[in-house]
Amino acid sequence: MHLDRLQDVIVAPATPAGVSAVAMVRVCGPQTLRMCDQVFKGNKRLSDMQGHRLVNGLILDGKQIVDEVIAAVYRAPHSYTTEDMVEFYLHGNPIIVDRVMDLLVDVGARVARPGEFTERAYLHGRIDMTQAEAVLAAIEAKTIDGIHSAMAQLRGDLSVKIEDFVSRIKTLVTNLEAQLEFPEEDLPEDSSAPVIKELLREVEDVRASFRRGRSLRQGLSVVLLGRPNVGKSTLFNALLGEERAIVTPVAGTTRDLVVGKMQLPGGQVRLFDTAGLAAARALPDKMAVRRAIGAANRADFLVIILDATSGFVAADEELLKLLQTKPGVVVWNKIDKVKKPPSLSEKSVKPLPLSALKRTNIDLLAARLTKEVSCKEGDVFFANRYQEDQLKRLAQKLRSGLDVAYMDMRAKELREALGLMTGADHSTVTEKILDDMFTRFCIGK
Ligand SMILES: Nc1nc2c(ncn2[C@@H]2O[C@H](COP(=O)(O)OP(=O)(O)OP(=O)(O)O)[C@@H](O)[C@H]2O)c(=O)[nH]1
Ligand SMILES: [Mg+2]
Repeated sequence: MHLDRLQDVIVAPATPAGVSAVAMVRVCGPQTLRMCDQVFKGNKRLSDMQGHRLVNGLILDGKQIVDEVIAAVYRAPHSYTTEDMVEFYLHGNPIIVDRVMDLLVDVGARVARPGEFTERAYLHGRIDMTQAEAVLAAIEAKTIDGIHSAMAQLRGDLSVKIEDFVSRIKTLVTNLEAQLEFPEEDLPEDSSAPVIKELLREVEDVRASFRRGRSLRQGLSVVLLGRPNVGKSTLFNALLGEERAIVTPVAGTTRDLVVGKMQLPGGQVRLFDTAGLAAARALPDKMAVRRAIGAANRADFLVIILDATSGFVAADEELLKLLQTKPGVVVWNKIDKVKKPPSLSEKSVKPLPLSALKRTNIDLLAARLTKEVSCKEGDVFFANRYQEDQLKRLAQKLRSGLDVAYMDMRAKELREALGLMTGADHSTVTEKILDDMFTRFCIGK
């Protein structure tokens, strides 16, 4: 259990391996100061020092000097993990770092696992899951925007939003239940629908900002989908501006997933070309279709390609259904071959007309993707998969709450929505989720 591990003193280098001007070794846990005093000799004992003080001295291996160092002392609860903590600033030679680590292990410290310092900050309640995730995001961010938004997250923006959602749903449930319980009282009519709609809009906004956040960190995953031969590979090449995927007039040309990077103003897209979706008989074709569907399931955004020369066919219907659960855009390709692309107004979609071959309107599609990756004021970017999934299910519950006709059913859906959200606090976060997250950190963080 995680709580047992909190008794250990842990040690780790907090700077990368290799030669540098300075290297830092971090130590924390209940007996930190006493242990460090066994290897460090300065003007003062570390255990006699106040917190937030620096002292210089020597790291000694018996009588031998290993290094002349500066030690920073943090006293519980005023440290990163809320425990007593020491940071040693050493000369940046990996041999010195290793020796200091060994000495500390000899006096009883344990080498920390990746992310264990941040995990302790979480287990001691100094930061919540979202903030821990933001620490990771700040380390991993590839752009300055990514770092800005990680900092916003570290201050707890998402947690505040989630608390707000929970309290508004609670009010809704209370009002609905009051009306159900005291129908004879002169209570106002059920006016929950517009409130739920507004909540749903805000939840979807937060979810969209996660996608934008991901695009800042690793690129938004955009998957091109369509029947065989509609021009997916041609469009893939047109968007990338290079002949990456093989194009032929033969249906079934693409089988493997082909991936390319698109740099857009405000973010990056990982674009996937896929095999055409059709009933497959031969094993390689079946595997190709399975792979395409897998990519669609993992995608952040879909581009559904319809062929303007064949018009809308029954198989396209299945593709449009995917857009009920995932954001995306529909395009009519091959408009160079038709006078006017067919209207799909009865399906309430308005496809973007383009020609991948003649490169017509490719800029409009790129602009649509740019909109999807660009940040907005007030974006909340960082959520782990668990939180994303939680908000996805919350959106589904709110949607079904809106769809039902009766007040008692609406109250039931909202109560279930609340049930989902209580998982956001410490008590129900499982060890598996913790481990999945903290092992993605580097050592010493
Ligand atoms: N006229 C016209 N032909 C196009 C256009 N886009 C693609 N094509 C042609 O359609 C054929 C199929 O194109 P691909 O890009 O290979 O189609 P695909 O959807 O990747 O096909 P599969 O990989 O087999 O599923 C090729 O002969 C392309 O030249 C277009 O905008 N206009
Ligand atoms: Mg293809």
